Amino acid sequence: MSEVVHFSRQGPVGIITVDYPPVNALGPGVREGILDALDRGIADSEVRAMVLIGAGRSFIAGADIRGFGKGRRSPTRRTHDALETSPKPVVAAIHGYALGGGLENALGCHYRIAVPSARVGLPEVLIGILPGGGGTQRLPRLIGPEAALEMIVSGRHVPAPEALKLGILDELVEGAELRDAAVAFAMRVMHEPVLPRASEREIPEHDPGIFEAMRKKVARRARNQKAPWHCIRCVEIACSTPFEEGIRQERALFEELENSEEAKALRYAFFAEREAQRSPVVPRGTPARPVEAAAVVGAGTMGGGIAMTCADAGLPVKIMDKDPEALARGMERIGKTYAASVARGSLDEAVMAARLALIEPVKTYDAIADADVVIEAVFEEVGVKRDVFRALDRTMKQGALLLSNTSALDIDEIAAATERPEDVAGAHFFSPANVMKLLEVVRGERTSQEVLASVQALAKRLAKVGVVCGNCDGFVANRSRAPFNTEMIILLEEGALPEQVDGAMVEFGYPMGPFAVGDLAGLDIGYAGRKRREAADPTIRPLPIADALVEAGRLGMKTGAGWYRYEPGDRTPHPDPEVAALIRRIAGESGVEQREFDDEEIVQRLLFSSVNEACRIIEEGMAGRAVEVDTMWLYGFGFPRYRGGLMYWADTIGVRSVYGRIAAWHQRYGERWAPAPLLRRLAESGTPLKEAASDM
Ligand code: T1G
Repeated sequence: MSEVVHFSRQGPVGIITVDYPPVNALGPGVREGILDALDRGIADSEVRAMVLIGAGRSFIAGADIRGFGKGRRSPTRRTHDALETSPKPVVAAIHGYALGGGLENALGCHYRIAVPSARVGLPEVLIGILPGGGGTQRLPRLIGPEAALEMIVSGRHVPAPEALKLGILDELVEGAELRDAAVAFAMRVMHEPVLPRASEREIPEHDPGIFEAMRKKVARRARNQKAPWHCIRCVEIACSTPFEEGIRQERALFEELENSEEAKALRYAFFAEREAQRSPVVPRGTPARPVEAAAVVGAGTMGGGIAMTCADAGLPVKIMDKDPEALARGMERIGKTYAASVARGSLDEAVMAARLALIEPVKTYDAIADADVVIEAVFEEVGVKRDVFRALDRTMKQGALLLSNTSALDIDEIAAATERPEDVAGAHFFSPANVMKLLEVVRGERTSQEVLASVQALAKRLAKVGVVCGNCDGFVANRSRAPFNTEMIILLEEGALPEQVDGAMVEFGYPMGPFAVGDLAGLDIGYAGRKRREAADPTIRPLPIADALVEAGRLGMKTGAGWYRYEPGDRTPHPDPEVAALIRRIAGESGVEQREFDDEEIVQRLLFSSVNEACRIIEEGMAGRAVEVDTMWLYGFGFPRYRGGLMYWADTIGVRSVYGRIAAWHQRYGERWAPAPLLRRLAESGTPLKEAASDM
């Protein structure tokens, strides 16, 4: 018997246990182990039925993603077919996750039962492939093409109660051990004369128009991708083709995707984000302090969003603001945000009530003194923040995590306002805080490793992607993005227009162009930050076009005009001749040579400027590795995931070409394009940017 799959018996029931931590992926020996165990059960006359179950925290979470792209041989015997053709009933007993090849094997079983907390799904599209183990042929037969199409194209993890309703599961196991319940279920069906086999089912009645409708639905977001289209095609094939032929075509389409650039980039992103959350500055096993109660200081937009994030994760939170009106406005904003989700149908009324019950408004520091963590989210001015931290230092219990949501201010300066700087760190949420998944965990000079480990554990608890970074102006995400924000304006001085730049970035894969995003966020915020930085450092390059817009009262969507014009009540950006005229006038006055741009240059001017800055950030050790930068761009700036990340994407062009282009722009445009020394070294050694690290 294999190391990773065990066979045991409980009465007349054979139990096949997959034991390949951490998530029982179908790694080396697992498929073979399942087949051996199945054969043993079939051959054993004492065995009348079998159970397939996972050891540890999960059922099977799919094929081993690390094995892709390595020229794997297609298995001669497919486990899902062997399970299905077994003359003895096989029951899949699911806890944790049954994903991808895991669910496909369960669909090969004759029955499926699960604990209510289990989740099932076929998320292959999220790593640029499709369910290649019969999932696209069996699932439509079991639950109907429409429901199967939605699951396979979205890749979402379906909670067990919904999976029962859909017909994926036969039973939910409540209040009993899963293994025992599975054995009992197996004994109930072991005398069944005919075993239900998904592959033998007819495709249920359905509207043949669902495929075109799904193609229309994904057209915009999947415009540069292949996997979503292949997924739709496979389900369509299932509805018009005998099972075996459908399996053959599924396999062929799968093989077209396995080594695609899209699949490689999405696999990189899958592992990069997990690696990025393991910071080299926090040794593995560093204990994290328990957090059972949270507090937020400041009931503004960010404070409210952070409080909602805690409540969404089931963590009781007190939101504190000394100004009763601000507190009332903050609670009203939270209520309205939840109500909007209920109105959109994305949140249940009862869940809203439960979450609101976890958020308690308070007016004093004493009221939050017992919290395990406090997150300050007051006005972005260092003096104001130091006052808050002085008060927290006086009031908060010892051992509390003292965190600041500052997006750019010096964490050490804030921590110095306390007697316990080792308990102070940055916890930089991105707006809207209850939506954006990135959390920059900023380590101050005195921040302890235990506090960093605790904030990372809190990030995971809050369903955020917590990445540790150094303390510098703009930390890692905003600092690496800043040259992009400057370059996009400078392109206008040279002759481009906002709609052209946005068009190029949307074509590249962004859901929205940077100028439209600016209008959404409000141009006055950027203006205030720019003026603050220019006041502090007169060498900073002014951006007269951006300033003129704000000084003309064009603050963005909220004023009906910014880089674009907006109709009342409509969020559609309309190019505005007034803006084009303003740009032409200021560009003319600045005497900058006007010229044409193609999309490729626009994309590279913006993103290469950030690649260059990211190399500086890594060189200074503010980020330890490129995976941290890439993860931040994926979760902080909506970088198209199927391009892997900023540094990974730059590698698809080539480190030497990137360096070459930047060096040329340095000659042409001056100091702002001076290549980072690390970038030059990487280009000289031909080391990919995605392998950049601070010790290089
Ligand atoms: N292969 C290899 N490693 C995996 C893995 C997988 N499928 N799933 C998880 N891991 C590792 C992960 O890298 C991490 O390692 C550890 O397990 C814990 O994961 C034929 C072709 C299951 C929801 O896409 O979505 O089947 O970082 O930190 O947050 O049709 O992992 O500790 O070293 O993410 O609790 C389809 C991918 C494959 C599921 C758990 N399956 N996994 O989340 O823990 S394609 C998937 C997940 C396929 C068939 C096709 C999540 C999770 P390390 P974690 P988590």
